[in-house]
Amino acid sequence: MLTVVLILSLMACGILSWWRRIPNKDEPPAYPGALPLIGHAHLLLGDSVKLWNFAKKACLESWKAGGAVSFSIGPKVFYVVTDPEDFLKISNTCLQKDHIYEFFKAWLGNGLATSSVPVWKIHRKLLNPAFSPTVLHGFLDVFNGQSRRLVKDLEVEVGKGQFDHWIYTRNNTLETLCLTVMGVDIRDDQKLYSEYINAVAEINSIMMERIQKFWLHSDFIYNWSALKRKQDACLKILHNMPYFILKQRKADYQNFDKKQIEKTAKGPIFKPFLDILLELSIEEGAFNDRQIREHLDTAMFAGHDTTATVLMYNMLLVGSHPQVQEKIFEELFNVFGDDDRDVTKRDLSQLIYLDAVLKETMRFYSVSPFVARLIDRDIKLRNWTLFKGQSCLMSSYGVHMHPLWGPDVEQFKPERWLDPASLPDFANWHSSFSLGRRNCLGKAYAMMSMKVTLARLYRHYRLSGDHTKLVNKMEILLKPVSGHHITIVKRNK
Ligand code: HEM
Ligand SMILES: *[C@@H]1O[C@H](CO)[C@@H](O)[C@H](O)[C@H]1NC(C)=O
Ligand SMILES: *[C@@H]1O[C@H](CO)[C@@H](O)[C@H](O)[C@H]1NC(C)=O
Ligand SMILES: CC(=O)N[C@H]1CO[C@H](CO)[C@@H](O)[C@@H]1O
Repeated sequence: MLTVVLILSLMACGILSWWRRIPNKDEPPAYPGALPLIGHAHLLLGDSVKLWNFAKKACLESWKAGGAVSFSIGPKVFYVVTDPEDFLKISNTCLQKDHIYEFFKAWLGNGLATSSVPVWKIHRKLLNPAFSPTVLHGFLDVFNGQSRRLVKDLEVEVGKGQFDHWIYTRNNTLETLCLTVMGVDIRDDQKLYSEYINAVAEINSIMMERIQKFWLHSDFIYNWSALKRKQDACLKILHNMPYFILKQRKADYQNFDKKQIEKTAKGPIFKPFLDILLELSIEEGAFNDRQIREHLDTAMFAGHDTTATVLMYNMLLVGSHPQVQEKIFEELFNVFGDDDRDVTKRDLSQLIYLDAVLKETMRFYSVSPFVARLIDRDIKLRNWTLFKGQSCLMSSYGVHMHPLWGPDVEQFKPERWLDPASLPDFANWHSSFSLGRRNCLGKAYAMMSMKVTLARLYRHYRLSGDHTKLVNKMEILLKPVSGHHITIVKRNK
């Protein structure tokens, strides 16, 4: 029996090495350790902590090779690009997302993050104004209200020792997103809410499992798997909520509009994303119900987990760096004094150090370490050429931790963002929101909501933690496994 297996595997290896694709000489060099036939697939196996370690090593190889390296899963080739100029060039040349994003289509359909280029071009143009500064200023009241809620929710943890603040930031950003995207307060309906949040968490892990188990990449096999049945159950809940809200909103669209304008006659008009979509669909016939649902789902998905994760890492990092925390507090004291008043538009422009701390947080822990595009034409990079038909992973981690930052690259140093001379010679060193024309639609929204949240949080509490104990894993986003817990105490007025 053993001999038969041996002979068969030898034959397989023979056929495979004969069949193996010959790389072009301009193509980025291969990551070491490829096996015949399966390529590097074996390196992807294991848990998401291992996957993150592999991802970091791939970036290291990519730096060494002058900005790009390639690896393969069976016949499929993936490039890993870490050079910021190359990242930008690919972003603007190949707008089509990679096949991997197809996995999300069952949930997000043709929302911006997953749509094909022709649909994306039209919808992105329609939706850009929905995140204009005027719309965002209309959200300030919501952001302020949410920051008050977070401070209040955290009260039970004061002086109690270590706790997992992730639960709080996730809860809070999910609520904020529901308020600004769909115009609903989920505290009003606990049952709907807990089901929904569990489904969001679950779909993330389902997608991640599918990405890692390469045999589930094929729809044909996937459709027969237990994982697919789990996905279907999840999707039912995930799709239900926005449809339910859409139906309600449509019914009282007219009434609501009038009420809202009366209520906010003084300040900028608060208009949830859903209302903008409804207007576009009623007045210009721009979207049908399904498309509205897909845009809502996409905003919820793209917005809540990312923002909550950045807030979580920020609190840990600030808690681990007392001098940074004191500098934040000083700045807040200069702007607000002893006052617990709301953050205004004018205040935001004065919170320069807090802005730098947020940027450094996103550099230090790249929440969205990779984005993936389909290479739909040959592209010449600084040192290499990428070939049509392959996939490309552009790494924000690779940009943020690039050796060209200099010897302090691995230090948490918000000050570097205050002094342009201390930044590397490229324009695009901050790539957390991706780069180019298909970058994050919610970038300004995210920065504004996070600043408002933190500006109140750090006025009320002093945090402590130890980020050096942190163990991370790579799901769709970078996430902590352990070592991220913090303690909080009240600041004396
Ligand atoms: C700190 C928070 C955030 C981070 C780090 C972040 C990061 C990103 C990244 C890296 C992409 C590109 C994804 C890819 O190409 O695969 C993206 C796209 C996107 N983000 Fe964000 N995001 C954040 C917050 C938000 C928020 C709050 C919203 C909406 C309210 C949002 C909406 C979107 C949308 C709609 C896209 C797709 C854009 C397109 O393809 O045209 N994001 N985001
Ligand atoms: C999360 O939010 C719900 C209501 O939206 C609230 O009842 C619950 O206590 C919150 N949990 C935490 C840990 O803050
Ligand atoms: C898999 O299932 C989905 C629906 O859940 C269907 O649209 C798709 O065509 C199926 N694919 C294959 C190859 O069976
Ligand atoms: C490994 C490698 O070839 N690196 C080169 C990439 O290109 C830059 C300039 O374009 C060179 O300085 C590197 O040596």
